[in-house]
Amino acid sequence: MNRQKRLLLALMGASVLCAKAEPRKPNVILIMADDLGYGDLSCYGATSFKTPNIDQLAAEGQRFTSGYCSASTCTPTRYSLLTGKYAFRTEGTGIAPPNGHLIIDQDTLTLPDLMKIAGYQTGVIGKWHLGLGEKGKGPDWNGELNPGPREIGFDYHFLLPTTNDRVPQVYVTNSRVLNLDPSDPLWVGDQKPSPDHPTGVSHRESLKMDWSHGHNATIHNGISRIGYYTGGQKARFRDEDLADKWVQESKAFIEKNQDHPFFLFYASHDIHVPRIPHERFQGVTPHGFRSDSIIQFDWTVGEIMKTLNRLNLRENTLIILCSDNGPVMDDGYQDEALEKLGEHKAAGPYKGGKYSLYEGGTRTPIITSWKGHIPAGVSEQIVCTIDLAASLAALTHTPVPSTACGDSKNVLDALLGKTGAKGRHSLIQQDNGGRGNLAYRSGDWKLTKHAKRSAKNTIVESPLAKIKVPQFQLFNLSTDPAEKTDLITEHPKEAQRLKQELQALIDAGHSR
Ligand code: NG6
Ligand code: CA
Repeated sequence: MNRQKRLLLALMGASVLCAKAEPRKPNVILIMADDLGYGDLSCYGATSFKTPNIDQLAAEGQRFTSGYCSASTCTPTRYSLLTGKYAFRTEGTGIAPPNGHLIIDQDTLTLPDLMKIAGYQTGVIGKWHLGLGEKGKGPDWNGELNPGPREIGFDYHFLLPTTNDRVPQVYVTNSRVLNLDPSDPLWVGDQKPSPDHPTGVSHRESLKMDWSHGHNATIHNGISRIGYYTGGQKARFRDEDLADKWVQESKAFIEKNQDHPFFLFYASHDIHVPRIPHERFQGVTPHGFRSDSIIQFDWTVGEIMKTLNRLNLRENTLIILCSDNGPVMDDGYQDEALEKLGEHKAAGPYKGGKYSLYEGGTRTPIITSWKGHIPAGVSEQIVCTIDLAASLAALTHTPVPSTACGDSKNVLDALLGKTGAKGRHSLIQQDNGGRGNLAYRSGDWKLTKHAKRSAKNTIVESPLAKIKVPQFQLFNLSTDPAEKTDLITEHPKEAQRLKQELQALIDAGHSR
């Protein structure tokens, strides 16, 4: 942490401490699923399987129908969540590679920093995917993995460093790879380390889950991954055990911090590929491992709730559940997600999914629950994961300097389900980092802007979606939530207004 940020933290901490004596601040548990779509929970309309624990959270709190994550891929959503800043404003915030460096500047005032200033113990458990180590160097897998979560505000971390489909399959805690035997060092790279190194191509017949695109490099646990690695055998996890580990670590964190306010960011790897739920969840739904993994995720939420109940913390804990991007079926492995989909609508009524600018890419479940403080109900207010920094700062009465969290809006009252409370009026959405594909929702109007234009005014929407679309499209979400009818020629004035507002927000460099 640089001197300026340290000083700011100390000064702000002092001013918060000097404030009038208040009742104990509520704990906050932020639960983020991976690739969970709007329609993937029974409380959001799934009918062919049940998610009882999350449904209970929703039944006891607010379920948002216009809840968003910032981007339709993981890294930019997480970047925006923790910095309160739209990821498209910062280069290098797209899907992070296995050897990626920490993409959040250490002198950025982050959401966990704000919680620390308010006197919270802060922890992150689960998927990280924001890089580790310095720019130009990346992670030193056999040494200290700094800078990392500690340098941007987390007191504690227990991580899956990248994604479960990217190498290496190890846990990181205490800024080191857990259980790493120095006599078996870990090497991670993007080139085959030796001509005879077994891969998903050379040993395809040995795989327990075959790949469909990408994901054909180093094999671990019978599954080939993105990227190559060797060594660290004792440190490697079994995919089947990840959910159990997150529960074990989350319980321990909650128990340890039960006597003072804590902020836990539980970032599940479920339901990202490779979808390999524990054996006890395999086959429990009609749609294969994709929805089996949803049941596993729901179970982890239930275990966290049980822990809170046991410790008598439910009435003192705000729980927020969300996702990092919309759903995808074939994301690189042949796990029959599409073949067994049946009538299940993973994005609910919405078009598109992961990698897309359409609603299915970013309109995702958001549920808030705080027993005795949040009334039960369904909210149509627009709220986004990027708003949690400013909103949780408001919850803890922590001032946010005008230079920090520049796109995070205080929508606390809407999150708490207060009568008449308003969420956002407008929101910028993006797909992956850097390419300039943006969507802009203002009230019920939505403009999509795909950056690259061919001579025919069409572009390829995303490397995987491969849909040709006009550069600009305009939809009215109140009459056409599925974005079927492009109104750009019928409503040129609306289109012009949205284009101008979007450009002004981009040019301003912030929107708060
Ligand atoms: C893509 C991967 C996809 C997934 C995604 C990141 C290929 C062909 N596709 O590049 O499988 O890993 O990155 O997902 O390799 S996210 O949810 O973490 O953003
Ligand atoms: Ca994701």
